[in-house]
Amino acid sequence: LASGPVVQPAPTVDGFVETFLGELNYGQGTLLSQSTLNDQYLALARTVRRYLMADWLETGARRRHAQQKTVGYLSAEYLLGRQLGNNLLATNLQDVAEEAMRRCGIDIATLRAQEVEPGLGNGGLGRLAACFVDSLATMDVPTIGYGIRYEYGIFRQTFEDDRQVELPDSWLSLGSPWEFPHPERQVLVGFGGSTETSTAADGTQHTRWVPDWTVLGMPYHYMVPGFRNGVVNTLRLWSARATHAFDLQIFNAGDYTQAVRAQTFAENISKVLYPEDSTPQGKELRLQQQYFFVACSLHDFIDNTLPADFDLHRLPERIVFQLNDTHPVIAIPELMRILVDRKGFAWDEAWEVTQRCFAYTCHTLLPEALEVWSVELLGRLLPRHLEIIYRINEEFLEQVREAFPGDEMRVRRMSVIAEHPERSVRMAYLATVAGAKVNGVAELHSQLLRDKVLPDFSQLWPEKFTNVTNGVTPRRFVRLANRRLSELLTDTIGEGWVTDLDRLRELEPYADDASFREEFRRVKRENKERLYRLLAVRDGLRLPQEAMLDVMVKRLHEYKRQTLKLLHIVSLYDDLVSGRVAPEEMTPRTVVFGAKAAPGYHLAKEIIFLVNSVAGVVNADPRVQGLLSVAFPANYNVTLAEKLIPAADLSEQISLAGKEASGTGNMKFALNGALTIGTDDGANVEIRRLVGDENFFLFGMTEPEVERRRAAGYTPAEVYETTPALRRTIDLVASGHFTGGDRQAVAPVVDNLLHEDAFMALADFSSYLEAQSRVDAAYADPEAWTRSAILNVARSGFFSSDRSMRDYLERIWHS
Ligand code: DL6
Repeated sequence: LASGPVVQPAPTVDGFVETFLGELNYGQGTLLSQSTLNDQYLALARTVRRYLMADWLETGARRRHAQQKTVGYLSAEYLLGRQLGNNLLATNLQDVAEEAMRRCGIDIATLRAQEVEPGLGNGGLGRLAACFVDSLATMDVPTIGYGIRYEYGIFRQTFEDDRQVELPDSWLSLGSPWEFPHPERQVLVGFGGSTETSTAADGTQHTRWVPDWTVLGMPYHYMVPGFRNGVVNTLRLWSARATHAFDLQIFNAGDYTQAVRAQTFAENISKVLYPEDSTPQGKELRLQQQYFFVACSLHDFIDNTLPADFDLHRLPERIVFQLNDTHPVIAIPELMRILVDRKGFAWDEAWEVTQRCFAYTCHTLLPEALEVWSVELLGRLLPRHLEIIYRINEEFLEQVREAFPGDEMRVRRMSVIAEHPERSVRMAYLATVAGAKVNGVAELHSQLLRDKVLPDFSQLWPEKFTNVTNGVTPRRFVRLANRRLSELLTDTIGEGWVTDLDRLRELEPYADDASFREEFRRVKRENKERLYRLLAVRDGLRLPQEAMLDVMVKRLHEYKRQTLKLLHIVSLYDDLVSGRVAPEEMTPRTVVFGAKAAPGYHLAKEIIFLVNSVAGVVNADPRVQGLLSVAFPANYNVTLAEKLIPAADLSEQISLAGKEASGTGNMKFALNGALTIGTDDGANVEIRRLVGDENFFLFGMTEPEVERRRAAGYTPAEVYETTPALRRTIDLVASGHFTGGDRQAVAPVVDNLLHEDAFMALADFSSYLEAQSRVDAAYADPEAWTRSAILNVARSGFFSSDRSMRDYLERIWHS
């Protein structure tokens, strides 16, 4: 470092204790003897931070000096999970910290439990962003993660009378030791107003946007440490502040309350994460959030990160902005505006640069999840951007006309501006037109994206389209979450797998080693015991140790088909209580659900109510005790996932084929030795191919079969009429058996299944039950089951997010 070395505490127990006590005394202003748990947690976190600081500063200085191309990951969500454990792991200080805390009379596990996880994401998409930044740091790729520092993350879920109730997630209320505010790097962001065009003496026109209100973006920096490699990248999350000029004017006019209101209005922008994950509502505040964070991020990179004299014609040599879904796509017209209006570029020059600076990842196949913004709203909030989008579209449609003369239907289909039901901007189209590359997130998804979602575009630009199958970080989801399995892996094949997950292949021969299988079972058993201890304290649940642990955790959505799982449970229950299946014929099962429903998604909330109702009755029925249990711990989040996944035997990945873009939970389960029961959907396809048919329970229609069935006219009531087991199951639910005789309470779900069933749960019911019988039979043979589980681990190395990052580098960022 040019300014001299940073003093780093000694990585010894003594050094750690000394730093910790210093943080307690001078950081928290307290004595050990008087400190609260929160004091101790904050001091511990700040101690760990000190061990990362030298590497952080060094990485920053090295990046500035090397002037390499940077990945600017633009994501409205980062579902980070707790930081303390991850950062102790990255610094290799777990044992030192544990011993140091013991010397201070503190149990480190209690302090770990103090941390409120930053829930700045809804589910898979946000967690993926967190995995990616972890991998990029571990691979020493220059990266800045850009996003929003929501004051309230994803809501805290509780149940009242079996129904979901949402509580605000005030994750910052006790302070966050992991963030570094930088008020000196604030950025001014405009909204509203109008544009003005002037003509210079040489006849060239110049347009200027005159916003009518502004807010400040204040960056908070977070450390993103690589795994023990001396690299610490930065995550830069923006928080909205009122500008002083803005409220001073009002103060001066003597209206104090109005001034305070203005401040609240500005700060609302980063107040709360929108809790919808697949049905964007087109709300104005959401567009404000999106523009706010990309405007801050682009400004930050162009004006504050690059050298002042940098020639912006060479911008693509220094940055690629990866658009994590359509949320940050407004960055495209923003870069055009910066280059043309502020930096004096000619339109064509600016377009040439812009097209090389962006790449777009699509994360969905659901038409309702593809964001559009009404022209009215966009024009009112961002008038200059709308003009730019119109021009981009005009020139693009000219290109289409040239490529397909006379095909006006195609031109209309491909237009970035949709005319119906209202005039609006299709953000996925804008991203495809401007992006250098477009990728889906699993092989099947990328193929469907090309063939079904953007077929005209893939015909025009086949080379733009590529696939990068998602991945998950083995640091958090194996090494940290599953310490016992990690020790077994390391003892068996060495430690290299943590950063080179393909090495898990070396485990394959051990699937045939009886003593290794025994050890593997011990790990599972101990993980289950740990989980059940936690659920007993956390949720008051008592679960039998011996049963198969069958887990379905993910957002609650019809396409994911939690109802199909529920129908299976009810049918098992019915078989037992009606005597169709004798207790000794039953493979004991515990089913655990974890799922949040978007607060406005009524049917999803009714499904939650039904799951809880069924759980209540099943768990209380002595006839099925020890044979069938259902648990639905509230508030599924990353922290709970880290406990649940290592304990699971069976992973439920049962979406309707063609609907789940990828899934990443499916990868985490396989890596932790659960077998999957799943459809041919998303990344399940690749999991099955890699782990082998015989180690995966496939069921259900394929995507083309779904299409054919729908085209032939799907009537769920017909399936109900003609499938006796299904009929019994639905009748039992409909009778009110699980709701104290209240038939009305179950009507929303039952009626929907019988008369709509948009995601064809009934059509796949028989196939699902048949696959579940195969699961039961397989589980009854522990040696064969364990063998399959080991092979799942050994063959899932492909699903490391390190591999995803290599693919992005090769296919997108450096192509
Ligand atoms: O790519 C990450 C993740 C995928 O694994 C899921 O399959 C996909 O549903 C999710 N997509 C979203 C975006 N909205 N929708 N739908 O969350 O992305």
